[in-house]
Order: sequence, then structure tokens, then C-alpha cells
Amino acid sequence: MPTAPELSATNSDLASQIAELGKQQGLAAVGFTSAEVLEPALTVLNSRKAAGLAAEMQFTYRNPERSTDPIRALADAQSIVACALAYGATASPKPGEARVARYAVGNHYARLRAVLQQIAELIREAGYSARVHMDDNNLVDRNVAWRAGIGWFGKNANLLVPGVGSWVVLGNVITNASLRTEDVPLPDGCGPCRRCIDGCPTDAIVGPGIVDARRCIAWLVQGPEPIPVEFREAVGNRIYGCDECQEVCPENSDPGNPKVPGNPKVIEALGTMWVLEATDTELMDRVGHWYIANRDPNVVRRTALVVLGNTGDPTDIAVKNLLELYSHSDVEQLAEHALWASERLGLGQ
Ligand code: B12
Ligand code: SF4
Ligand code: SF4
Repeated sequence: MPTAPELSATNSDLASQIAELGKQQGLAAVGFTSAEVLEPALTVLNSRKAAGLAAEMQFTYRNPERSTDPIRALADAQSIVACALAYGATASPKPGEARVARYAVGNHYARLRAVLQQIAELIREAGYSARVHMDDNNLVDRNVAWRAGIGWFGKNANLLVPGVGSWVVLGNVITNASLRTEDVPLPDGCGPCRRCIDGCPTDAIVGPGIVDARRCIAWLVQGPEPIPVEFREAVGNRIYGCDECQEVCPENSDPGNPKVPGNPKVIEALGTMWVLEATDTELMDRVGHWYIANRDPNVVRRTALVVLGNTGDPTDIAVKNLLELYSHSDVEQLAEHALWASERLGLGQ
């Protein structure tokens, strides 16, 4: 393996070029940190796993040692470029439509990945190695971003970028170039506020910065398990993701933020009945960019049944017929959720 060029003053030029490129490409923030182990995340992953707060989630919880050690991703890693891309608002769902969380409206991860690839290319042109990691199991993105000083941890566990807030997706480029000057994490910006903790519909924020995935709607609607009955009403009209702890955040209240770039809309909201009538192919064509447990379209249908139970019109014969059909589904989870929805709408036998 070729050795990396000697560290030199040109690295600060490279860091400036990276920051400039990120700015040109519309990133809300770019920062640099070392490739040292992400100690706080390692401790938190292990303790939450032990306390059961991770539910059945895999992701970074599958192998905490790996996902907190950048060296596992790039053997001679020296630094990480941490990047944040802001995304805009979404329209409110109309009657009969299910709500899609803002981050899932467009494929913002694809947009961020394209910029990260450009940054990686710039680094390679300077003679170094570079690897892109974003929203995968190899790195705890928020911890990297916090250590790189591009935001602070909100009490809702999200990373908040000053002046932008938490409507950002995060991604990283790991490199053997030494780009960092010094880690200067930002001080807490929440102060005495606790709106997110009080505003969570399922009381899933069990302490500042601590989310219990067993109660978090964002996990319940994407995981493979049946949605627990006690949380089904709280799911409301959400078919994918949950934004409640961010909607209430005063740091996110500026809709005219000039740093938010154009937002390519893929899905604003989904017709609930449409989801339940679509074929597997039609459904995955529209929502394939979401994380869906086991890539199983029935996970989305299962959640749609809960949304229909919460928002459907019981006098609509099409609603009644569809629930009847699903209540006889061979897929046990769909049948059970359809029966719950029928009962909730007063259509139970
Ligand atoms: C697993 C996961 C989830 C799980 C668990 C979330 C969680 N809170 O752990 C579920 C499915 C519930 C989820 C939901 C969401 N997620 Co998610 N998720 C991830 C994933 C894959 C791993 C996160 C992880 O390792 N968590 C475990 C622990 C170690 O991390 P943590 O909770 O951030 O813990 C830190 C803080 O708690 C802090 N901390 C510890 N103690 C204390 C104490 C105080 C006082 C404070 C303030 C902080 C603090 O230190 C910890 C270590 O860094 C990352 C992608 C990645 N590869 O990193 C995306 C990621 C975190 N998710 C993201 C998003 C957008 C979301 C949602 C907003 C999506 C939505 N609208 O539905 C919600 C937000 C829910 C919430 N309030 O956290 C973004 C976050 C962007 C941001 N601005 O922070 C990420 C980074 C994806 C990305 N690359 O953009 N997610
Ligand atoms: S995403 Fe929703 S359920 Fe999860 S902590 Fe935030 S408000 Fe609560
Ligand atoms: S709602 Fe308040 S406490 Fe929660 S993240 Fe925003 S500023 Fe921090």
C-alpha cells in the first residue's frame, strides 16, 4: 500500500479547498476531526444496548467497536471530514394522505453522497486515500459531527447546526490526510429549553439526549415487529419517520433559512389507500429510498393500516372493504393490524 504524503502546510490548503467545495455545493456545514475512537458513542451504544433502549435495532448497535473506530474503515485514517446538508420543509398531508418525515421526502442522502464523493475525489487528487461513509453501520455520524464542531447535541439527541438547526443529514469522508487543527466541540445551545422532551408523543426521550427506541415512532414505523398497540394511536398519520421533536424546536423555526438548498421532492405525502392497493413493485418504486426492514413492502403496508385506523373515514365503503380484505391476509401481522384499524374505526365485527 503506498504511504500517504508527509504532513505539510499544504494540508491546510487542502482543508480550505474542501470547505470551499462543500460551501459551493450547498452544504450547511463542513468540519474536521481526528480519526480517534468515538469514545462517547462507544459508551452510549453499549450502555443503551444493555439497558434495552436499542430495541431490536442493528445499525451501529450491531458492532459498537467497529462503528466507533474509524481505523476499521480505513487502516491509516488520520482525519474525518464531517458534513451536514440541510433539507427543507414538506407540505402538510391532505385528508386521506399519510405524513412522510421531512428527511424522507426527497433523497437527500443521495444528494449528500454526491458532494461527499466530490470531496473524496479532491482528497485523492492531492495523493491521499479517502472513503465516504454516510448513514451506514460503520460510523456514528452525530458523534463525528459533534467532535468536528459543526453542531451541538440537542436534548432530542439530534445534532443542531447553529443558525440552521437539526433539519440536516450527516455524512463523512475518512482520509489518511491530516486535516484537523484541533477538536473544538460547540457548547450546548439548548439552555433550559425542553420542548422536545415534553412534545414527544410517546415520551420516548427518557432523558436529555437519550431516546428509547422501543417507544420512538421513527423506529416503530420502520422496524419489522408489529407496532405495539399502546403506541398505535400516537403514530397518528405518520407512515415514515417522526419529526415531532424537531418541529417543536425553536432552533428550527426559521423556514426562510437561506442555507437550505433546493429540495428535489420525491414524495410529499402518500395516499394511505394507495399504499394499501399498490403492488409490491409500485410501492417500492416510490419508497425504495427509505430504510424498510428486510426491504419488505408489508412493513409499509402494516404502518399504513395503523394510519388508516387513525385517520380513515368509516363511512367510506372502500375503506371498509379494504380493511375487510386485509383482515383475511395470509400475512399475520397485516391481518392483525387491519383488525385493530377496523375496531378503531368502529367497523369491528
Ligand atoms: C439508529 C439510528 C436511529 C434510531 C435511533 C436513534 C437514536 N437516537 O439513537 C431511530 C430509528 C429511532 C432513528 C430515528 C431518527 N433518526 Co436516525 N439514525 C440512526 C443511525 C443509523 C445510528 C445512530 C446511533 O448510532 N445512535 C446511538 C447513539 C450512540 O447515538 P446518539 O443517540 O446520537 O447519542 C449521542 C447523544 O445521545 C449524545 N449524548 C449522550 N448523552 C447525552 C446527554 C446529553 C445531555 C446530550 C445533549 C447528548 C448526549 O452522545 C451520544 C453519542 O454521540 C444514524 C446514522 C449513523 N450511522 O450514525 C441515523 C441518524 C442519527 N438519524 C438521523 C435522523 C434524521 C433521524 C430522525 C430525525 C428521522 C425521522 N425524522 O424520523 C429520527 C430522530 C429520532 C431522535 N430523536 O433521535 C440523522 C440525524 C441528523 C441529525 N441532525 O442529528 C442520522 C445521523 C442519519 C444521517 N446520516 O443523517 N435513528
Ligand atoms: S422521533 Fe418522534 S417518537 Fe421519536 S423521540 Fe422524536 S418525537 Fe419522540
Ligand atoms: S427543543 Fe429545545 S431542548 Fe430540544 S433540541 Fe430544540 S432547543 Fe434543544
